[in-house]
Amino acid sequence: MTDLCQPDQVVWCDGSDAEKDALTAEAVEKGILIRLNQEKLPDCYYHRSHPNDVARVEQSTFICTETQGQAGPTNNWTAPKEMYERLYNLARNSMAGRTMYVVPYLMGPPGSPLSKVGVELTDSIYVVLSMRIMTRMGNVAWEHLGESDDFNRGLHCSLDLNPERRFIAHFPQDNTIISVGSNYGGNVLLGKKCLALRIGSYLGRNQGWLAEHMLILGVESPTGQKTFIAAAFPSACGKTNFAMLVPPERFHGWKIWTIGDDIAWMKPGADGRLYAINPEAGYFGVVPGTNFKSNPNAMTCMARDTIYTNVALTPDLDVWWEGKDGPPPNECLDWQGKPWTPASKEKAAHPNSRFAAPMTNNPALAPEVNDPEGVPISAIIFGGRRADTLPLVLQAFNWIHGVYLGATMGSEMTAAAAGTLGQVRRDPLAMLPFCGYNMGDYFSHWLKVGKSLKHPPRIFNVNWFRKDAAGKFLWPGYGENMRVLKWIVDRCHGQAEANESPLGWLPAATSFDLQGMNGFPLANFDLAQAIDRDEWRREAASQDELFGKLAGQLPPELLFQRNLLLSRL
Ligand code: OXD
Ligand code: MN
Repeated sequence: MTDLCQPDQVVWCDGSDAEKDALTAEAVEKGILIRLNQEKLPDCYYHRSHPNDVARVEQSTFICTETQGQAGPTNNWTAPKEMYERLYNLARNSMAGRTMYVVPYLMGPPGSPLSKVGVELTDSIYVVLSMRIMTRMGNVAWEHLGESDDFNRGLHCSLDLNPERRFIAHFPQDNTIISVGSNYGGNVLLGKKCLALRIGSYLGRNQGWLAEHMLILGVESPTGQKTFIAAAFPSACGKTNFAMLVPPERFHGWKIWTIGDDIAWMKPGADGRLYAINPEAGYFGVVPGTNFKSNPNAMTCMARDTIYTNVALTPDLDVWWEGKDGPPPNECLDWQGKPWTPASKEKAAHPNSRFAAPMTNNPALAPEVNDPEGVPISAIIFGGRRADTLPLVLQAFNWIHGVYLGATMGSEMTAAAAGTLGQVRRDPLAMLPFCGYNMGDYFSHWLKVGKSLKHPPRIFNVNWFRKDAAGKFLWPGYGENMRVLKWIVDRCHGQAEANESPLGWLPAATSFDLQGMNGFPLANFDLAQAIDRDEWRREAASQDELFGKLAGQLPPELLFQRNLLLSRL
């Protein structure tokens, strides 16, 4: 790669504090990072990405398997030979005058049979410092690897950030990733979406495990019983908030522990249960809307040791964003560095502005997060953003029915996509942008893993976003979601009742705790749980689009499930 990229020098990163201090000082000197007010935000830094480079780019993301069928109809595909040639041409001499950093990193706890090593070559200090937060970076990775050559090869070249020369390419059969032309997190922190999900899902299929876009949390009861739960929601549906939930007053003595907020690697254990690890070591969370009410633990996480990207910068070198506690500053610089006042029409922070903070800052970090065996998962939750149709919570009849619920998950597109407001995009298991192989084969893999489990997790579906006729949310969400969690936990332990419905098991009124919800109209709960059979017939019909696309690879079980649903309706 040095022959190809021609860097002026090569630096092998060891992950030490001295290395971090030196790279940070260099980044500040070069204007890549701005040192924030160290009294208010110790060890925090500020970064602005190029205004054309602020999010993941699904249209430039490729799965380069040998055949197009292996990548499937939901992925962009180019033959590996052609893509290697295209990207090597772009990478050629691209690091002349620059430094190539060799970044070894470990995804998962040291010594875990589930953990994986990656090595990312990058010419971006921002990437090195962010990888240091998001992964276990440095010598720990070489130690885990030992004499093995089983590691992911990653190359990242910033180039000139021209979107036309921006490609995020995955070569699953070579365990290789090449990312060029971007410097935005999800495109360039190769351990996260690229290795932990796209390559990971491909490896998982061949090796008998699951790489999922799921948070992992532990629910501790007042008697000290811990129940671990994994949950998949599409991007921007509150995974980080749910993973760090603080129970309301009514649940005094209950505690939620965070294992992970974005990714779960899960494997059947010898005892027939499904075990999960969080491969990451930090949080790369969306900042706007985060405050001490919506997510106090996230606020604590990002109070120190954090890199902020694309939020607003105040004159005293503090950070601000829409939805932060307190009034907006009288003046600041927006995410592009332009003067901003509360009278400005544009937002001060980019809607996708982010914080990268180490998980060790989280006051609710579960002690099991470093357990090499992972944690046993009792329940899996699927959820999307739906203003109608989907009830607040239901339990699947069985594993196959649960996989059908996950496979047909949908989420409403936001106002960002003109003309499509409210349109439901199918996002199976929240993996549409992240599945590294054919989505139909992915569903079959889920069915196969279920069959291999003696004690499969129970599967649930939730929807925090249902609205009434006037367009108001029916359920308050945030900490009150503890009530839904409690019912789910009780179901896992055979301690809560449910009523059968055409969609699955719904909570019996006697088993769902609505006490102490000040000002919550109890009738809203019934509205949030209501089933409209016409809406459901339309819902089942609208699944044709995804099922038709996957025809040929779609497991017949899912079609049977839809027919069963229609007959129950
Ligand atoms: C996402 C993320 O886009 O986690 O899903 O960054
Ligand atoms: Mn995510």
